[in-house]
Amino acid sequence: MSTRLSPVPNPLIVLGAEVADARASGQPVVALESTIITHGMPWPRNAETARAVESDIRAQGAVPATIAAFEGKLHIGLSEDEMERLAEAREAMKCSRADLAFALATRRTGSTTVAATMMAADAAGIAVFATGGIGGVHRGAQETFDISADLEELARTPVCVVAAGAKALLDLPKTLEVLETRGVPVVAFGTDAFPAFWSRDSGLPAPYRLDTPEEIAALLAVRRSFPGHGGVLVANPVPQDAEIPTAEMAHIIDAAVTEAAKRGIAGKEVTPFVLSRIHEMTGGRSLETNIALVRNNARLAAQIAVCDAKTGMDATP
Ligand code: PSU
Ligand code: MN
Repeated sequence: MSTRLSPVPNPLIVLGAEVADARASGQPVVALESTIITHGMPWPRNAETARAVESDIRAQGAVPATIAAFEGKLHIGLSEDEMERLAEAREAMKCSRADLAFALATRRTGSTTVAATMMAADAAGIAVFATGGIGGVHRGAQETFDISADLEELARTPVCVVAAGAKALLDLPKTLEVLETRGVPVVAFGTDAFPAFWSRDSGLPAPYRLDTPEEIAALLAVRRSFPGHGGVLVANPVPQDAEIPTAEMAHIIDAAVTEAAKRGIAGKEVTPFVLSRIHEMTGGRSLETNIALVRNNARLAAQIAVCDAKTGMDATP
């Protein structure tokens, strides 16, 4: 592990017991975001999914570290009680990079987006992170300038994010352009297509393709050997039996995005609003797809973390 820098201890960070043990002994850890729990899925499916995702990671031989803010501390690895509390919280703040310090300073309960989870994971020395889909360039961004801080974070923070592509409610070609401009490698797993969250194929080619967790761990090792590099986006398509094809999703997404604009929904509220409208409009089917893809990403992230921990060990002189 000689090539990795130990994170500076931060008194605001509380590691869960299992995560602390894993970090101390070099065991693989997978970070998990929590906005998907507070703003991405309705209760009680959010709580069930959060628990299922954690057990999927354990089944692959890695330790899950769900991240959230409680009473002025950034928790990395939640107890069952903390997880339940977060899943039931009605006033949780959705924290991206811009919000995290505010949530901690004011002791609010806060969930972390992809951007804030990457920040936290990096501060705790965790290199691999699983989510559903990253945020990106919103449709109409040329007017609104609404571009998720997730893209900026991928450009600056050296964490591997495993996602089912970017959420299909976004402008996917522009999202890929920004990722390229900001120097983020985008690697589709086992496919040539860039996936579109609920659908396996966005119709856009993925910049790169790799087919095994070992190959992804090798890419991470190379990235790490250059100082100042940022993250890597691994785009893992939703399993076939759970997918809703793009042709079926297109008009539903259009209707939900148009409704959000008509109601004047903007900023941080856009993604949660559109996701929940889509869940309603598909009669819950898109929620099942969302759960399947998050669990699929968790399994792959754990396999990558296991390979990455081995690579780190091999690198020790
Ligand atoms: N993936 C999901 N559901 C979600 C999100 C991702 O399956 O709710 C969240 C992530 O936390 C992501 C955030 O970082 O939506 C993006 O929000 P915004 O577009 O406001 O940056
Ligand atoms: Mn936004």
